[in-house]
Amino acid sequence: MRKILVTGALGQIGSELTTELRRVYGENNVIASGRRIKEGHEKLIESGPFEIVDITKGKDVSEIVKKHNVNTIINLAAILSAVGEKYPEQCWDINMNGLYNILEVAREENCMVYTPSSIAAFGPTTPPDNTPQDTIQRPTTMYGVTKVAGELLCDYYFKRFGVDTRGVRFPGLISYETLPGGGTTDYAVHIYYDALKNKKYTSFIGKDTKMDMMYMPDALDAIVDLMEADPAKLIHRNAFNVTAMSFDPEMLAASIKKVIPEFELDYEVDPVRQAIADTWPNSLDDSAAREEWGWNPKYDLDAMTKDMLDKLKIKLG
Ligand code: NAD
Ligand code: AKB
Repeated sequence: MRKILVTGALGQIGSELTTELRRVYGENNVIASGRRIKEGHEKLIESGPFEIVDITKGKDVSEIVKKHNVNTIINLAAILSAVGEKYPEQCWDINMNGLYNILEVAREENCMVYTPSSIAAFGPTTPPDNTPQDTIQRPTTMYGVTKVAGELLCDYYFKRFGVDTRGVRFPGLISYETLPGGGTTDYAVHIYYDALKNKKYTSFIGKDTKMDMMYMPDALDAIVDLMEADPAKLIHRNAFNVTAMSFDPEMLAASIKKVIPEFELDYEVDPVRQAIADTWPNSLDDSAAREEWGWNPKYDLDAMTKDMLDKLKIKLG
């Protein structure tokens, strides 16, 4: 039976993943953790075990893993791309030293480790269209540097110590439960809130900038399905390209207009986040994930838009 520790559980992915894991594996088998308690997450915190864990403190991670007999760590604690450019030192500390602590505890306590990488692990010299699984990775952001180094470190722990490490390269994730934590793809979440509230949105990402994206229910499947995949079938382990759609702001606005015809989009491009987006792929080739563990997303752009607007309408009242 799995005993799972989720770090960064109150973030965009963790707040939904914890609920899904508790449904699949049982409430008491999923230990949610965060650096601090955050307002608005009371329901999640009360729905099963919750611990305060800062992943930069290896001893604390170790104590919680031992206390709950954890055998699987899903490490979601991180600093994302835009915040990482503002605070590069903190980004390195949490994304690298934090990951190192998690892997060391996993080695000592015999745990599986799941850590998401990102499309940020690619850079301006990566082939931008249908980006291959195995290709040039020379990212130019601190977040991207930590993501590619993290992929390598996880591979190393598998090859050198036999730690069962797994992960995907997530594209921008779109969800309605918890707002994103300071990334470049966040515009594709904010646009839905503003579409419902104001019927217009000002995008910080430019008109023709295409990036890969995915709706959260598919992202949760990507975590559980790869975690449960037969290891004998995995050629790659820690950095599977996965994608569900690729769009630019105009294409997203066109999808929203099918539901809210009066919706308007204009632009006030943020040079920092635009520069980051310009170094990321336009679209990924996710055939390795499809072949090795059956990756098959359910939501395309219009299906996601309909569900997002329906669910947000209820949430915003
Ligand atoms: P998020 O920013 O929403 O959540 C991260 C959480 O980690 C936050 O609640 C934060 O308080 C917590 N945290 C920060 N430092 C910590 C520390 N030292 N110890 C413990 N907790 C700490 O991020 P997310 O979107 O949920 O992302 C989770 C993972 O998925 C990250 O590794 C991220 O790089 C990756 N990812 C996310 C996306 C996306 O679009 N959301 C895309 C690609 C990859
Ligand atoms: C970000 O924009 O930083 C994240 C990501 C794609 O890793 N959403």
